[in-house]
Amino acid sequence: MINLCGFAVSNYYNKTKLVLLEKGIEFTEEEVFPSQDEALLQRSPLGKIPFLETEQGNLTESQVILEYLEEAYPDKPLYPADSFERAKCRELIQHLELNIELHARRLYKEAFFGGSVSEEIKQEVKERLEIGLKGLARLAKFSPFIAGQTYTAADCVAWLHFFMISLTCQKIYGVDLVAQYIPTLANYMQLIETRPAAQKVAAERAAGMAAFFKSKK
Ligand SMILES: N[C@@H](CCC(=O)N[C@@H](CS)C(=O)NCC(=O)O)C(=O)O
Repeated sequence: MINLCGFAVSNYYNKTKLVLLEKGIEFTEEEVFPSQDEALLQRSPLGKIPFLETEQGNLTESQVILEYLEEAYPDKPLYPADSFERAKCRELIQHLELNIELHARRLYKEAFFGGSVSEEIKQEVKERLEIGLKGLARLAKFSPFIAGQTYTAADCVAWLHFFMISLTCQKIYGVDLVAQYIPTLANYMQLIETRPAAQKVAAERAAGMAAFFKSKK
């Protein structure tokens, strides 16, 4: 049995959870928050979430977890069968992770956790986000899914990261940069939200966010 550890506000946690749900894999969830406590470091070497506990041992890094799930549970595939299309799907995921989300993440401290970020960093992140989103607009198909006609792992990643980054940009810059570069964003988000697995993740994220921010007050 698989045990998914993390918390429902994290987009990385929700990425792995959405894939487990979409593939119909049975799993349990355990609420775990990141820390440097020895007890957690024994389960996740950097004290980060998400991590997966399996009968063979633990796995960290959300993208590694996605690829493991795809190989270990080949039913209901979330990657295209054709090698080139599969690589295009991974290219989108890598682009979303490295060239967009990792930059936006530098703003989360101010957007969500009561900290502050310097004007210099805000400007630097904005420039990088603009380049990343412009590139994404060229790579993405939205016909109607991000990699083409089929729902893939890239949609699981995009839908979750777009939510966090749109919210972050609105809070920090007063404008949704994602929507600015991807004019069909609202339709795309609605399309993914017709899926029961996405609805479950969104509902549990909303409850998790309400509880998390109440506890921080
Ligand atoms: N590259 C990792 C990133 C995971 C990550 O940064 N998780 C955050 C929560 S969303 C965390 O645990 N942060 C605590 C820390 O950075 O120490 C993945 O894809 O799983």
